[in-house]
Amino acid sequence: RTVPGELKWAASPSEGGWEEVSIMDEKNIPIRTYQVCNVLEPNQNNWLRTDWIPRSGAQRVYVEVKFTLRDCNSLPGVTGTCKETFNLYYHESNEDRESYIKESSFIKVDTVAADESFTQVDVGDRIMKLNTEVRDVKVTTRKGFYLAFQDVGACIALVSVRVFYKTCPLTIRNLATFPDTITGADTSSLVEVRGSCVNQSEEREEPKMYCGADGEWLVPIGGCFCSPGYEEKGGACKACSAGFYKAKSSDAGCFKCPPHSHSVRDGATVCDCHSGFFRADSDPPSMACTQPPSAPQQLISVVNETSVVLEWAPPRRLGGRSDTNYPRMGSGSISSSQLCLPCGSDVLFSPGQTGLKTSRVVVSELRAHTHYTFIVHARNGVSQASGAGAAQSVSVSVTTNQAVSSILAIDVTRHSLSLSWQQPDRPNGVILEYEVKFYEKDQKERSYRIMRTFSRSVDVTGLNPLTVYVFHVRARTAAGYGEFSAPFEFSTNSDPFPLIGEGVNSAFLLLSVSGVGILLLISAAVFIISRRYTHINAPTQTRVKIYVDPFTYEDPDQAIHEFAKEIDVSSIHIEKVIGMGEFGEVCSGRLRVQGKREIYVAIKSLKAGYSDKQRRDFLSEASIMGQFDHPNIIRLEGVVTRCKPLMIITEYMENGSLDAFLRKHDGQFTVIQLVGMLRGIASGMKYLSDMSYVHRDLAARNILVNSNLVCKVSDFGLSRVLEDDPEAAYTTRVRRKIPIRWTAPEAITYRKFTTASDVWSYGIVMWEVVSYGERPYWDMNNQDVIKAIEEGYRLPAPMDCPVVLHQLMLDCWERERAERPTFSQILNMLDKLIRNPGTLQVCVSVLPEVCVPEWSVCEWLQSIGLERYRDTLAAAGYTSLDSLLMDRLGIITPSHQNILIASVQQEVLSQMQHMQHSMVPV
Ligand code: ACK
Repeated sequence: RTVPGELKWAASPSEGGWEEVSIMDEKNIPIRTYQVCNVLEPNQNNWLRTDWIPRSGAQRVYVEVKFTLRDCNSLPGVTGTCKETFNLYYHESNEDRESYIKESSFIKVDTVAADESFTQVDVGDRIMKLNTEVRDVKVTTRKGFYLAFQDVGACIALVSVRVFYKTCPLTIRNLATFPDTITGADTSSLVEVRGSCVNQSEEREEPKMYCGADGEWLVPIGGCFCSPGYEEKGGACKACSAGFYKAKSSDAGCFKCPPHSHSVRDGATVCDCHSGFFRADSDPPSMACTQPPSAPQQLISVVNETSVVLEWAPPRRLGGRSDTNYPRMGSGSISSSQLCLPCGSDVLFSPGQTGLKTSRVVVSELRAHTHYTFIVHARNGVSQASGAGAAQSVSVSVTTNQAVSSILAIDVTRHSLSLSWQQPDRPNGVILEYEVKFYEKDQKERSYRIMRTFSRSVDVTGLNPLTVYVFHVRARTAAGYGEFSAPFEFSTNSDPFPLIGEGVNSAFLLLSVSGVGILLLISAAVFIISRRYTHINAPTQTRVKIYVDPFTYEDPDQAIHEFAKEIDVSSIHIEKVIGMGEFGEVCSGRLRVQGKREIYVAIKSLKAGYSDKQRRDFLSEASIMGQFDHPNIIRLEGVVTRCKPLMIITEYMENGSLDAFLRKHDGQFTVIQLVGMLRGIASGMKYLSDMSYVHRDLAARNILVNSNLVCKVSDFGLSRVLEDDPEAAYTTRVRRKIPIRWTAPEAITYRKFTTASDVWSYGIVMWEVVSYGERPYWDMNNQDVIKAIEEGYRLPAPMDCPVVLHQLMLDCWERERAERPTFSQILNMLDKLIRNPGTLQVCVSVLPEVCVPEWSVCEWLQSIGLERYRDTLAAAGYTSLDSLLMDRLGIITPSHQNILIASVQQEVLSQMQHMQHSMVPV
């Protein structure tokens, strides 16, 4: 359009076909066009080829053609030779100077027809009607391509040809830069792009995004963190300013320096302590700088014989820390030698000698009559760093009381023992008494006896015969007890003692055991009776029917005959194969049960050579389905188990599975119709959840659609349900297969399948329905899907999806399963939307002008059965219901409009409900 001179595109034939002509556009500006108008001559084949167009890395190019086209009827005298279309071709080539048009090397893109044509003959005062058509074509094999326009007898003027490709523009997401990226070759292809971290940042998790076919970025995964000392500002990493710091890249941002610290330069990763303040190695950079504690206060000691209790008050200054302890205390000095030695390892400190958190310690097993000095140090985490020493300690000196050690002499008799000993060498005072401790050697010190005596001998009686005993003796003075003597062993030598008590003890033991047994028996009986009682009474308390897991039956045939009717094979007429299931073919056919009308049915059969497990799994689906009775759950007619092959007979759903059905009818339903389908599925799922049945594999492929567009939930089963689904994949964490894209995160991670995880899947089904069977998360791989969900990514609204519906999907995809809506709430919500279609008119589109009101005249006429007037009203320019009500019907007040619209909507709703429940065609 803007080329000033001649284009000189190649034309064939070079004369009498396409010609380059200058004309005036609608604004009377001269433009160049290519025209051809051989409408009176038959067998036209006029080619016009563009110059070579380099593809510059593009894989899919878009061709926007603007043209005008004459309506054949407006041309006087034309016969059947006149056409109203032309063909667009392309030919990929590395050769940029191909001289002639080789028609056979061109591939057809499309036949292009006009939306508008003009009929005026008088070019002078005509209003030019310009058509704009865009086609896209995959160009991947050569460096460039040619486009060609083939005319077969139309009257056309090509006004402009614009050739372009789409890119996802350079962008920064999660601190990673993603380059300008050319979109993929196919309309559904996603180009995976790896981002690179922006300056001063480091990878948190490999940053990735997908470039969608329309040039929009999708599914950001991973990203980068600003390096230590830097924080995110406006998509870049900026240095922390003085007085601030950032220690770890994962920290949220720069923080102010903690108390008693500072940073003087930008980009600090840690703040330096003010002088006199310190930081321990283990202190985090976020902690204030601190000081060592002052000395403990008021150390007091209380001596008790050879033990000392020390107590003190905490230091006056803790230095800003809470980890003050008393690390090491105690050194002993023996008064006689005046030589200070550390306390020996035999001295006991309770609760300990070092690292004390309390301010009280008991020191025992000290030597008698000895001088000790105890030093208590207060220390905290920065004592070492600060080099603090004596200033943090306090000491006290004590002298322990006196004790004696003794030497034992023994005199063994037959029935008792007489012991005697010498006075200790250094009694350190008057000995007040002796203490004798003894025990059976075998018993060690677990049980011992004590005897006290003023003399240096004792008679020990009542001992067992032929038994080794151990004895210790110690002396006591006014200062307390001394240490026990070393152990001394001896054995009695008297006759054996009769075992009188033993029989009595065993009898008692027996009685006790049987007593406990009887008690246990009684409690068990009470438990069983109470269980039976509740079991018997349970059904009267709750009326909700609960689904019974057929796998709880030991005999699978018992389950099948409880829940499914046996059908005589002679009443089934198989007509054709409609699909393949995991266990064998799925056929359609007819079933005539005596006394009932013939109905269409689907027949699933179990192929020959099956194992016991396969038989059981196959029949489990019927045992489950047979328990359900709901208009939105596929109905089981019965089973054939008495002859082979085994069959499961269900109602026939003419439109097959929902995903394939929607793909086949892309864009052909109104939003109300789509919501109607979703309502049916929600209603079925509410019924299942009321029955406490968790589906686990809810997806559009497992919903069947009948001729009235009624959707029914199908595909039941237990162990097999997921094995059977081609979408099910093994995850790295669990061993069973899971259909990742449809499954809630908690079910993927730890197999928590609940009604709430079914609600998540329902949200995915909503997305599938509104996008007409698009694959959730497109061609992303399963691992990326899991990662994206983990990072909070959720599927965007499909094209033209009302905001309310997308919001409902997002609610179903709440991470916390308790926050997801219940099926009952979903059902209520959808009913409300159907009742108020106005709420469905708001689009989530980026361009508000493409939001067309859903409740059009067309739908209204459809709903009241007067569709035949659609064209008449459209020709008169009534496209919106508002304009019709105002103009044609003269209803001007908004309230009256509302009443009328509401009544029509009510009618539609009741028809839909009728349709779903009774399956009567509308
Ligand atoms: O998408 P479809 O046509 O719908 O292909 C599958 C195939 O059998 C394997 O499962 C179809 N199918 C299963 N049950 C029924 C049914 N009750 N009515 C109609 N088609 C069915 C399903």
